Amino acid sequence: MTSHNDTLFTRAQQSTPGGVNSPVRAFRSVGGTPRFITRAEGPYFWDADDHRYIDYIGSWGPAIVGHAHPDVVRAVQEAAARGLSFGAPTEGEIDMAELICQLVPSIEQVRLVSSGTEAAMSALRLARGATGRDMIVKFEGCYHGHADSLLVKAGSGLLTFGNPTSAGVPEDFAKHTLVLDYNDPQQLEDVFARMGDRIACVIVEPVAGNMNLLRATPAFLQAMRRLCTQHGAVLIFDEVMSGFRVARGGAQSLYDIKPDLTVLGKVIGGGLPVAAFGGRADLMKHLAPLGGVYQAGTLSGNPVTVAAGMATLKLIQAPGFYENLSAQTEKLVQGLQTAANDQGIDFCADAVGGMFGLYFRKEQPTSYATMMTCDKEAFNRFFHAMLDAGVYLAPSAFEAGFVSAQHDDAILEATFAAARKAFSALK
Ligand code: KE4
Repeated sequence: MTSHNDTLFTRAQQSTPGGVNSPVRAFRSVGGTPRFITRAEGPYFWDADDHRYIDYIGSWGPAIVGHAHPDVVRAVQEAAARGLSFGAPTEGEIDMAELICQLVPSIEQVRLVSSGTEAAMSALRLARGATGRDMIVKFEGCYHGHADSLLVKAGSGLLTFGNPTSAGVPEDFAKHTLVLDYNDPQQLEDVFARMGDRIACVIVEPVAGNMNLLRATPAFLQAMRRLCTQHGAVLIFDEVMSGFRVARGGAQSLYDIKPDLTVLGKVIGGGLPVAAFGGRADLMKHLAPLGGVYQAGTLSGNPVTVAAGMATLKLIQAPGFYENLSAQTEKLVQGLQTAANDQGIDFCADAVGGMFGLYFRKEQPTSYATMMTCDKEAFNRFFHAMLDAGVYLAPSAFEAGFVSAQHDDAILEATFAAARKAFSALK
């Protein structure tokens, strides 16, 4: 019998490329039909066939307090009743800016935008405008949204400029982007020694989540901080995913490293489209209308999205919020590891705060190259076995997973029961 998901997917593909508004949702990496979600609550969501799933995506991070939290829904309803958007400043934007600066001490001033892509793109332009330099450094496996300068893969050699990873990105854009290996401090030393005075910025996910979860080594980030300071380059931490996810103060609080600019998103909007970039006031003053770096947005600081964000940021400040979230996520990965090892499956997992990675290999990956040796086919079979059992994981072997404050022990036990069956089917 044709499921409603199949019918909707067929229909969606007529009017939208791939049937989705963001590629990863199309299940191309894992195969099969994407689930069209009709509603969500707490740790669950339901698809068009009214199947319930334990959700470990949480909208790719934003749903950290659980779906449809009554405080967040009420804040959105009350804000919406006062008007959806004014194109003029509101007090709520000041409240949000002040709260972000309070929670992330490296941020002295912040600008609200509507997506992580927009925030990262704007931070790059600000770094280039403030330094008068063109070159940027990023790392293989890190994703910072789809701005042209960031859709670039490593060039043929360490010091050769990048090549576009996407059609439509001119060589002239990509040639200003150097792509290095994540967790390789020596490469950073070499590049800065050769051309440090030409580097506008280094942008990094301090806890990577777009090649699956991969922790930066302290030595890697410390070298980055030292070299950027030494050569006058701007250090940008892209914490769109890790911000308010791995710790209340983000990854920068875990590593005790102060970036010059930080990019935020996801959690700060609680599921509505708001992102942000901010940092040193002497850099931010280069932005229009004060300085020559132009950046703008019709819906930037939108009052309804700010209301969702503020309600979420209030909830995550509750005493013990991150201790509980981290404990539950650690329990999740330990339980999955045990379920796999009991079946003799090559599998390991890692957790940082409320974010986790699942790896079908014997040892924890430590680099992009080792991450790429994970058994993708095994993951895909595991993904579908879990999906059929009502557990929704990220539809790719190279994405991270997310736990909410609503993923209690009963939810974890149900996940382990599904995993034991899924792992046994892999033998
Ligand atoms: P958005 O433009 O999707 O709001 O943010 C881009 C972005 C920037 N920086 C980091 C570290 C990110 O993780 C993201 C977006 N993350 C992906 C998850 N792999 C969003 C999911 C999607 O692309 O549909």
